[in-house]
Amino acid sequence: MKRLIIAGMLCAMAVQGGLLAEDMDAMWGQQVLKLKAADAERGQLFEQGNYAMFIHWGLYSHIGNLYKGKSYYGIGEWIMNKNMANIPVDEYKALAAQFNPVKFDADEIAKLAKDAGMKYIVITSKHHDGFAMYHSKVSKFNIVDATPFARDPMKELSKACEKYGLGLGFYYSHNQDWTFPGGGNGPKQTADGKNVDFKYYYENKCREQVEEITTQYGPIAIVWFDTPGRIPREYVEELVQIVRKNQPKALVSGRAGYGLGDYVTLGDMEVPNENVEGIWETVDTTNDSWAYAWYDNYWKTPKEILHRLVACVGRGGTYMLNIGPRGDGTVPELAALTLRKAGEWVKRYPQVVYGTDASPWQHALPWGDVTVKDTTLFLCVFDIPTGGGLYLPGLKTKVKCASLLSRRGKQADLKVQTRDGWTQIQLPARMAEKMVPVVQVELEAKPEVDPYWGIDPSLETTILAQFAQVTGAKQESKKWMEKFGEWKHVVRVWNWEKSGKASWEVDVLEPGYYSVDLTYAGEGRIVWGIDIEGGEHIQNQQNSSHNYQRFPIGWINFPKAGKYTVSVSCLEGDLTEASLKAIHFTPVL
Ligand code: JFZ
Repeated sequence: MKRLIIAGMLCAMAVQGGLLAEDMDAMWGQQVLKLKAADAERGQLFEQGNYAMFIHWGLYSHIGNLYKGKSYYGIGEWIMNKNMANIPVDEYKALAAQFNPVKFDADEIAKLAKDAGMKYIVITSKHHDGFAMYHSKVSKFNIVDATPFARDPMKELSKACEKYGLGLGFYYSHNQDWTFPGGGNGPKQTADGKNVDFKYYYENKCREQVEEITTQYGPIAIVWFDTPGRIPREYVEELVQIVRKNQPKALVSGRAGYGLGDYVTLGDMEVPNENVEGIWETVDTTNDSWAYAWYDNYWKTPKEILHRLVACVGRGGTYMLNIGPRGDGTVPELAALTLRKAGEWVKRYPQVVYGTDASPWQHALPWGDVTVKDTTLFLCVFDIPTGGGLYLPGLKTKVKCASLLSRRGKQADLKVQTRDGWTQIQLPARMAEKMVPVVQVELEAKPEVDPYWGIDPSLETTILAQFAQVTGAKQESKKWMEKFGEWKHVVRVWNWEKSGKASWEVDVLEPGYYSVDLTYAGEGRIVWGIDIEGGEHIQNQQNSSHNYQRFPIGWINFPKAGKYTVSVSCLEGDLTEASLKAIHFTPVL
């Protein structure tokens, strides 16, 4: 499966807490998103600043997933939902009287984004709960009028962003409004018992609020609409027009609906495995929840953050990483710490992240990932190979020179050799960079790469089922929620016929034995077979689990250097449920 079609991919359904993934898909209108070329001026933001801060902060942050003494697990901004604490509208609205984020410090937050190496901030001006985090004249359910805090934090943040030279964007939930009559998934009646529909909400709140956020806060960089669901098209058209009229330079997110936005947002927390054309972003969490959840201590490490950032830029996109401030306005210390640590690396090598293009390999390599500026490659080494040999498969363009980057610019040239279509760069035994070393490679022309899978001679090589040629089995993407609202994505090959096959063309530089593992999910014991065309066959039985897990199959021999077709088949067991995610090769001798 070459070149993923994001919009039209088949999605399997997973039931979670009574909510079908299928329903959620329809609600979110993911199917209407299309890749769209950037409008020259509006696209600049993404071209130059491929790293941004997302902030989920609202009345729900005050709850922090602890309600009436009970903890709820899932995305905090959905705490009202029936799958979470199921809070009645009036009860939720009454909470505003207790919301007093006196420790909110816009300057501190903008500075954190700046220190992290981020170029703009997108913050929730109103989420699905309907509570405006700014001074709204059309709804009293806002942070100035309904809380003891009585300040407009969006005003403060817009000043701070200006001071630090950051762009500011507003998230606005245009369809869902759970507390305003007629809003998506909201009450169907007004306080005086009148039945109303979406039009009522749209005309009395939504349209006016979008006018407000696009006129009261100076120039804004993005309006981030979300979850369009079944909102009629004419409303989205009008909202986009309002943004164009008031903020001609602002981008409109793809989740506005009907393909009317300027760019695509991939599935939440989804870093794509293959280059994606057009203008797009991945939105991701620093821990598991968007909004603050008191127990959520599972932070991405600085290295993981950098890995995901470089992967997004290397796939051709933008990375927007979220923080969820507490109800008192403070940012969880470990979120700030991990962002700042990652930011130190971004500041050492800004040329690797900003204004760079996608990797000519189109996917990650065993040791890391690549970004490109014209005829320069930046190799970001996340896993340092023992022996220091960094292998580049299939690079057709001639290398002029390679060197390790350091804070002070380039260091001494590294030794570069080529053999059988592979380029090998020798890393020094000691490197000053302790986080992620970067090798700068100067080429004679723009990079061109042969599209085959190299089996790395010194590191484990993982090839995803997503990239296999498949016959007699189904190759499908699936997403599911781990905790409520915490999305996971996989492309798997499943539903095997007896003769079914998933194959990859690979290129071997060092002949010999490689240990082969498979990552899969399934039901009970499964016998997998692995074949090299015109060569060896191995097979083995292993157990399986409902989660994707890695199991060893055995050693396989590549007798000489060169190209091979490797295939996996499912021989015995529950062939329907056996779901292959990846194959792994590790050199053993
Ligand atoms: C939405 C919101 O419901 C959520 O609270 C959060 O703000 C997040 C950033 O966006 O959730 C979505 C929207 C779309 C998808 C997944 C979660 N999607 O298309 O995969």
